[in-house]
Amino acid sequence: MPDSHGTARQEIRPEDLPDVVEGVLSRTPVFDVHTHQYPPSFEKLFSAGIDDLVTYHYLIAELFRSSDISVDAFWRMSKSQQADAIWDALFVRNTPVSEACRGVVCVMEAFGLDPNTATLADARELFASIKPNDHVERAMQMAGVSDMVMTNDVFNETEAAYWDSGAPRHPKLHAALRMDPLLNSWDTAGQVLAKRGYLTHSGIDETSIASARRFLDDWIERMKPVYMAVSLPFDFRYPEDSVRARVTKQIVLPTGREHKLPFAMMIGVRRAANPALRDAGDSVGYADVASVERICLENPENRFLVSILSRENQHELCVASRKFRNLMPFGCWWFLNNPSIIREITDERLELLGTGFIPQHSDARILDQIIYKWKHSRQVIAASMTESYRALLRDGWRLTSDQIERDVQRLFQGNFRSFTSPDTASKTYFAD
Ligand code: RAT
Ligand code: ZN
Repeated sequence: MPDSHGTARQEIRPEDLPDVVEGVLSRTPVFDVHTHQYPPSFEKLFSAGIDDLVTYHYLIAELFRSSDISVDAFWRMSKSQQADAIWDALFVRNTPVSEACRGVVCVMEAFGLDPNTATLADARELFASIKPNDHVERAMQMAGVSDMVMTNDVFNETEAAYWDSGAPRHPKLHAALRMDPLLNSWDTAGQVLAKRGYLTHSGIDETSIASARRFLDDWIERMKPVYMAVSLPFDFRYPEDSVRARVTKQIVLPTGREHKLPFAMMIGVRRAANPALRDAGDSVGYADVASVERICLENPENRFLVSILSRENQHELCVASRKFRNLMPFGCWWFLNNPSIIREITDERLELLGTGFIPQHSDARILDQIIYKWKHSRQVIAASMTESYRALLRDGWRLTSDQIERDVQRLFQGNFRSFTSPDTASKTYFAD
């Protein structure tokens, strides 16, 4: 029987598996469930092009391992001077083998630029000639990304001003209501709420709870997010006697239930391990997956998207996901977004969860990063799926291309769509 691509839906021979899997993955657009992208109309927050790419905080951290420049001197430089310093240290004087370096090489190549160059002049000229709206379309097309979820920090004044001014949105960039201060720094959150006219007290009393709930309701109304989100430290515990646990229980979870919004918990950061490096100075710690299990158990009406930063937590997160259908593990986050680790995590997820997980998100801060992050992830996911199918064939299964397409569709689109829109999405993947 011919499929939608005109090829026969015949049984796949083991020797053809790698090409078939790679082909399906490369032509299936992905829903990128966590990025730091903004529409071009959010001008100051829109980030694209070579200087932003080369000054990515992952590369700033790497600079100080390959150059003796002082941290203070680096921060005193303009962005293009910083990019020149990083380029010289990591791409000219050293071979750019790290994943973050390789990413820049991959993006340059995709735009027809020669990465074997001593200066960034050509790249600057090329990126300056691309209009922001065209840039978004082009990057998404090159990356094979159909949709992206932003990270919309409702406590950030710069960002809030764009929402207040009605800056136009992009139809393929979906909002995610990010609320780190509410759970991690109640005093800061209270100050912002007070400034915006919501009455709060320093403790979590009835007034503060009602104000914070109204604040979230108002932002949900304005943003129409696909989920709410927070980044939590490695020592996050639930339940516990803490402000965070009370905010979670009395403000965030009821809001999630009322608006039918999943809560994305990204757990495991150890903030400011080296504060002088700013964004590049955060580290990782071992998290408590039993707390994830308890929050899922106690709140069956809430849905939780969970990504954990430590490699050592990944197997436990798979096991927890087997116990709770209101838990959806996603992505290989930040320090895990390296081919060797993505491979390991994807293998264990396929073995423990079948196709019931979201394999990756890009976390792209700079638009063009979606090109390399998805190219690299697709390669690894292809290798991982190929091995799983090969094992299945050995055990006697007859595999067809439409089965592979169904699996990839579920991993790249269906699981997220079903989990975030349980009322409207097809129930094929996730039934209540
Ligand atoms: O991966 C990153 O770029 C981190 O700095 C964080 O942004 C992290 O992804 C987050 O969303 O907190
Ligand atoms: Zn992120």
